Amino acid sequence: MEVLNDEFYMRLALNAAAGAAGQTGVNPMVGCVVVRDGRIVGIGAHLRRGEAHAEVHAIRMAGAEARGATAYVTLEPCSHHGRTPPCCDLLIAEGVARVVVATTDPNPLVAGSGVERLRAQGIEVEVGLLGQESRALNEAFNRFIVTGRPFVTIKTAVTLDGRIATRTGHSKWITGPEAREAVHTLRHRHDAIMVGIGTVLADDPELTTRLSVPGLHPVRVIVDSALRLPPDARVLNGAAPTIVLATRRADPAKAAALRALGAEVIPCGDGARVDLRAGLAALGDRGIGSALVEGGGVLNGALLEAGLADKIMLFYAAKIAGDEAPSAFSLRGPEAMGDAIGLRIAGIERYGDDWCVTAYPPEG
Ligand code: AOF
Ligand code: ZN
Repeated sequence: MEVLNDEFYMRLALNAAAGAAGQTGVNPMVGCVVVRDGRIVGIGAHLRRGEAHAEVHAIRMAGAEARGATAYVTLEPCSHHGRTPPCCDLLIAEGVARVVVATTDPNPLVAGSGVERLRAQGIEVEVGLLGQESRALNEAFNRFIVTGRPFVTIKTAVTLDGRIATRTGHSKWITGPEAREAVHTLRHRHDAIMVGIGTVLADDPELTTRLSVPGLHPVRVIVDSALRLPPDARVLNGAAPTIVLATRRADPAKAAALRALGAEVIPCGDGARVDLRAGLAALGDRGIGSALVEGGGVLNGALLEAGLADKIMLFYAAKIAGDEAPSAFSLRGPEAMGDAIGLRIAGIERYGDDWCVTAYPPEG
């Protein structure tokens, strides 16, 4: 049984926030619970960028009962005028007596000034309750708000010997239905889904979200240096927006043809291969805060080597494909094992007969 205390209410606020995963874009997930004399009088979550912040929903629900109440907020209330007015001013105006904050806002426009402003008005503010949970929930936002690049998660299904297809390139399916359903949930929770042109040419994937309930489709991003994307590829079917990252060397006629089919073509660098750092920055400029990379080995390897992979999720199937089969990370690799890219394993979860290992590379 959960004991009724500050942590109970903060956990409720965190759960409200987490429900909106995949909906807030480059904004954080935030939840707020307002409690007055032992009774929950307001609860809210930030659901969409440009719309009301969590505090606004919860305070509106509380109405006159916000006066003298305690507000539990999973992120420091904002102090700046963004797309919406500052939440601090609302909490002050409505007479909230105490604010419990899980963690400060890494947005340089806020960064502690919200807490300061509340305290300056005589409001009792406590910071840090379930802070780690709140920061973990917003790992993408926390990184995006300082780098301007989407948080990149490399996800791939692999055999136990680390292969993403057979030696002939056959890959349907490596993992079972439970793991594949989890992947569609991951798609729903990301702003973009990114693949290399090799994956499109080999598999002609649609790259949409398909679940037992309606889900959100991420923007489809194809890394295609020389614009080899065929006009009849399923990623151009209009089910979701499509962005093609190419180089300046790519044939302008091909770019025009793809644009005519509704895709946005972004030239990234003058080299033979797409400048991934520039490409990710361009995605960030377009409001993409998180990207799920679904292959193949060449793109995975390039992102990891460039220090642009923030998280790795490997869904392991109990199969062996052998040494002619393509590997999950196509890169040269070091001479000495001590120089191999070391990861920190954050969790191992079972999906049917498969196991997902979640790991973080060193910060690039
Ligand atoms: C809060 N509560 O629920 C959220 C906050 O453009 P805006 O007005 O939506 O502002 C976005 C910024 O506000 C975002 O980068 C982050 O710093 C903060 N988000 N703050 O107090 C909320 N979503
Ligand atoms: Zn706010």
